[in-house]
Amino acid sequence: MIPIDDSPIVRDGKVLILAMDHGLEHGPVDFEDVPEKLDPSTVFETATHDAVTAMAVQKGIAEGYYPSYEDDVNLLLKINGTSNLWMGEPDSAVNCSVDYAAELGADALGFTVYGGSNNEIEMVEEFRDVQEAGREHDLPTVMWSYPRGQGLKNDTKPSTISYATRLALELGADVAKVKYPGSKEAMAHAVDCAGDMKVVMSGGSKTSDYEFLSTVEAVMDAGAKGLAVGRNVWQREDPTHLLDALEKVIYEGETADAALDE
Ligand code: FBP
Repeated sequence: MIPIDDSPIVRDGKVLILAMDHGLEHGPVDFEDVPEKLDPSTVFETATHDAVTAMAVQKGIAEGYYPSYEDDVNLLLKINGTSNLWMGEPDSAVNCSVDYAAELGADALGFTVYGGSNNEIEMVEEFRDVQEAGREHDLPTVMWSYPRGQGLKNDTKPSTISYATRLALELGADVAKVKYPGSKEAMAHAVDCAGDMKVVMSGGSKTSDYEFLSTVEAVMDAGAKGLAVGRNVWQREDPTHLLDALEKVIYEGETADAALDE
C-alpha cells in the first residue's frame, strides 16, 4: 500500500479532482448551457491544467477518451454510478471492476456510498471489495460519502457531514468527498472526525467566482485538502481562469480576494 501522499492524484498533500460523471448521474441537463462540453475531450483538455490532480469519469468515457490524455491527466475511475432515472431508494450500480480500471490506466478509484440508505449494507460490502482490490493494485480509493435516503431529511447538516467523513475513515477510504456543511466550523469538525484521512469538498451547482472561491477558502482553512468539483469548473465559459485562482487558494493558501485580484 503506497502512502496517499505519494499518489499521483495528490500534489503537496492536496487534491483537486475534476469530476465529469454528470451525464450518468444527472443526465444531459447539466450540459444544456454548455452543449460543447458534451464532448468529453473538452473537459479532458481542462483537466490538463496543473491545478487538477485527477479527472473522475465513468468507464465508457475512460475507454473512449483517456488514451489521448494519459500522458497529461491522471485518471480517477468511478467504479459505481446511478442515473437520475432511478426512482428507488439511493443506490449505485457497480459498473466496472478494479482490474479493468487498472487496465484502463487508473491512478485512483472512486466509489459512492449512500450511508443511511436502505441499501447501505450492500453498498458498504461492495466498497469493501473495491477498497481491498485497490490496495492490491496500489490504487487509492476516493469515497463519494453522501448520506441520503428515506430517513435523512437534510443531507448537508453538520452532524450528517461529520458522520460521512467518519464513516469513510472507518471503512478505509483514502479520501472522502463530502458536501459543504454550511460553515467553516462545521467543516472543521468534519475534518477532525476524519482523523488523518483527507477530506475534500464536493463542488455543487455553479455559483459566482467569488462565492465559490470564498467557500473553498473556508474549506481549506477548516483543514480540508481540496476539492472534487465538476459543474463549477466545466460549466464556466473560461474554466482556466477559475482553475488559476483555485490553484492559488488550494496550493498557495491565498485568500479568494487575492486569488481573484491577480
Ligand atoms: P459537482 O461539483 O458538479 O457537484 O460534481 C460533483 C459530483 O459528486 C459529481 O461527481 C456527481 O455527478 C454529482 O456531484 C452528483 O451530485 P448529486 O448526487 O448531489 O446530484
